[in-house]
Amino acid sequence: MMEFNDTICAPATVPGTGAITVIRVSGPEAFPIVDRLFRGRRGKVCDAPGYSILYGTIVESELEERSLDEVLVSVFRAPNSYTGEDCVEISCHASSYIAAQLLDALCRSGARMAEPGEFTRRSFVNGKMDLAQAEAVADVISSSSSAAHRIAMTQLKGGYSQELSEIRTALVELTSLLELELDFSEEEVEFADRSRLRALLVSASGKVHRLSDTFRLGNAIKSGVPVAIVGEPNTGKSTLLNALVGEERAIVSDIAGTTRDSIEASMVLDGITFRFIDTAGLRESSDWVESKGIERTLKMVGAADIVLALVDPTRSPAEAQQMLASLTARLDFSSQILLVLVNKMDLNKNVKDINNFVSSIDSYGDVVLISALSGDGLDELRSTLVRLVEERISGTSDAVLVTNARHHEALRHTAESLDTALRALDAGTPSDLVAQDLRAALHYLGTITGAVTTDEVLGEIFSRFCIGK
Ligand SMILES: Nc1nc2c(ncn2[C@@H]2O[C@H](COP(=O)(O)OP(=O)(O)OP(=O)(O)O)[C@@H](O)[C@H]2O)c(=O)[nH]1
Ligand SMILES: [Mg+2]
Repeated sequence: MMEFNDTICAPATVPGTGAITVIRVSGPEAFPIVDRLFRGRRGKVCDAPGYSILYGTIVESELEERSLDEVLVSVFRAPNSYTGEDCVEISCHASSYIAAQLLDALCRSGARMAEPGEFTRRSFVNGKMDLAQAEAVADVISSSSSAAHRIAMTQLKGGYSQELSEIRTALVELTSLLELELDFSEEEVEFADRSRLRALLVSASGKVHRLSDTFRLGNAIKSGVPVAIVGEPNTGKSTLLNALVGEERAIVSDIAGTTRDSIEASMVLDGITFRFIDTAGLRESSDWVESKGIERTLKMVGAADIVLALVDPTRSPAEAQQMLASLTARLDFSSQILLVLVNKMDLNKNVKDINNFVSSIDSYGDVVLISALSGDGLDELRSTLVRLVEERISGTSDAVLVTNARHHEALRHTAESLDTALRALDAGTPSDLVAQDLRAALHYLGTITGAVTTDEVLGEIFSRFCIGK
């Protein structure tokens, strides 16, 4: 365990809100520093066993016996604490005055204010958690939907790190097989059976690629699944956005071309955050602003995971078909889903017509009949959206989803190095060069859990935490 020689303190809760504020103190001097200010009913922190709670008062300073607050003090003895160090959590009344005075007194008694993320950083350095888990702490705290929370918790418990460590073990085995061959190269013995090497490499590379590919979905769940609402002008896109999020976010009018720029609004459905994006209607336009808006619509289509294409059944099926044909040409169906929404169903009393209309467009994707105005069919639309995302989640072979851009980057580099190694192996390249690519892959993989890190990377990661974490 690495020794930090100073003791840090910070509020672990937001001072001034709620009933209590918790001030955390961690480091080798945590117990004596708190004892300088704490007057316990049943003795000192220094004498208390780990995982115990003491009741008493906190005085204003070592020299001023006036009591500041009545507090509960939780004692954690190294290594059984969040940071792995001696750690004290002082629960005082939630008053920003008390918190500020207490922190000031702690600093005058020998502690110093913690930097952002410093508690978690110590936890990582002391081997209490790996880097991926430390980052999950930030995700758990900031998760705003149950799906995002679920992923962060899996990561926090180390499910993801387990997966990575299996890949790492396989790569280490591969590298040592190659190096074994090198050691005996003088004797011209090919120890490593190249076809076995190849099979191991293909399997490791497949795993890394699959994990890396989960980022699109993982990121969508963490920050909201992007759903683009597109269609010709006046089909009711803005009306639908407003109906889905339950407020008047976009202007609705019967003038074609009302929406010029994209408008975004988020909504949590069944624990999944969706980011609905209303867009400018698609049509040939000579208006500069409108054509800019259409350009942007096409960009939104590219970035969306789900595209809702609205069509108006009071207009001709040919018109709808044309729009859908040009839209599908732009979609990548391996990662994007198209739902065709037949809107304005309140105007369609003629069942035969509507059946004809639907059958003329249903080859483009699943069709849902709705009325954005009356709200009919919207429940079915919502449950379809939830089902589509849940199918994607359960369809990912790994229980783990990559949600962090830094990890995604590292996985991409790992996959690249593995692919290079595979090509080298196939080209009959000498083992030492193949081993070099494998070591590069191991390096990138190691940056995720923190097996390989620099101070710069750590500084970058933990500075994004807030103080007290
Ligand atoms: N009857 C009926 N009218 C609707 C429905 N949805 C939208 N409308 C009407 O259709 C017109 C156009 O609606 P908008 O929501 O502005 O259409 P849009 O697709 O956003 O249009 P642009 O922004 O111009 O591309 C408005 O007059 C709406 O009231 C519906 O389900 N039924
Ligand atoms: Mg609109």
